[in-house]
Amino acid sequence: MHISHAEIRCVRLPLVHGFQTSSHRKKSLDHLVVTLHGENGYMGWGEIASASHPFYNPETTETCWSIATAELLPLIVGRTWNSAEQASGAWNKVRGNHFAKAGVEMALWDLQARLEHRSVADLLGGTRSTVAAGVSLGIEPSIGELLDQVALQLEAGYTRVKLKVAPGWDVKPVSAVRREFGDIDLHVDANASFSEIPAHLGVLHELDGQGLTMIEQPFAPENLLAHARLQQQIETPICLDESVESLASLETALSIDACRVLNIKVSRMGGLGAARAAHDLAVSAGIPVWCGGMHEFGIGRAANIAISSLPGFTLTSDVSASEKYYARDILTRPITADRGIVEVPVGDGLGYDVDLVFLAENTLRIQTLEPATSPTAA
Ligand code: OSB
Ligand code: MG
Repeated sequence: MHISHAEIRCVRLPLVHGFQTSSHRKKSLDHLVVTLHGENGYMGWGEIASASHPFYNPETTETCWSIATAELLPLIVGRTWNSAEQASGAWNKVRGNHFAKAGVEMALWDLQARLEHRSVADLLGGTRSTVAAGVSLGIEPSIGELLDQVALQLEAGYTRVKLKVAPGWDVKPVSAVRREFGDIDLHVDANASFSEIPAHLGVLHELDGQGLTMIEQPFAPENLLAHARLQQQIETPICLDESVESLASLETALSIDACRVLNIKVSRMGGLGAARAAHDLAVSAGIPVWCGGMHEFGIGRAANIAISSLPGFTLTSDVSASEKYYARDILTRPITADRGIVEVPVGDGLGYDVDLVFLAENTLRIQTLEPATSPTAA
């Protein structure tokens, strides 16, 4: 495939419901949409789903814009590649910046799959025709409002609920949800907001008694040992998210029993290829995986569906329907869930098309990258 030129757009969409994690609250999100132009008018689409602030990981929308336009796109535009994997290998020398890489790499997979008239799921080796989708609920101003949100999502047909927790918003909201909704598939995500001080450990031990499917990322990303220490003391499986950004960190985590479940995010791992490799490693170690999300617009959401079609994704994902987050998505038809089940599209590429008019209406800025103007092409 030959990539003649590329565009990158910063696109803003309002959220239907404000989302608060342990660090901040958001009402709209700015994601970067990448378009790669191949031969015969074929296009590949990708989404850089970085948060605006470096609270989840060190990247931001701005750093992703800078890395994508100054480093990643110039290395692939104006050249001919055998595959998405070969092309993305061009930026092996670029360290880190996984969200930026994932969004551009996604466009490479989409383009390759469209040129080959296959789906990205098929190209990745996916085996499922549907994936089980759950919802992630933010910290709410009150327990009453949280219970309303859980009720709304259960009514929408989702069967698994994840609650964001943080010190001070922990056992009370979780036990309230348990009391109100009984034996639902429930888990918590702390986004690294706890430490090993006695008060926090006490809360984590209390959460261990709530029958949770897992406790996601209680401690700091780099603190694998703290996760291993807690895992030896509690029954509930610990799930890692922020801590696993590479196969090496996953290998370390597995070797010290720091997690018994893995959240795989395409963005955090640095792309679909790296996400698949993490899946393969976890499966060979007997660790079940599920696909996490970053409130993706439709393109990133479609990539989450494609990776979730791999056989090891046996736990319910965070891949909910577009409408959970956005009144209108950037796609010509939104991603839907039927009683918490999302179909893996069989169409070419990621299986969804971008609504170009709606995209343009919501674009804050756009840059075109041509081979002649790329910094490394001279
Ligand atoms: O930790 O999984 C997380 C959103 C932003 C940052 C971190 C996380 C999340 C989510 C959203 O939980 C899940 C989704 O996209 O539905
Ligand atoms: Mg998480």
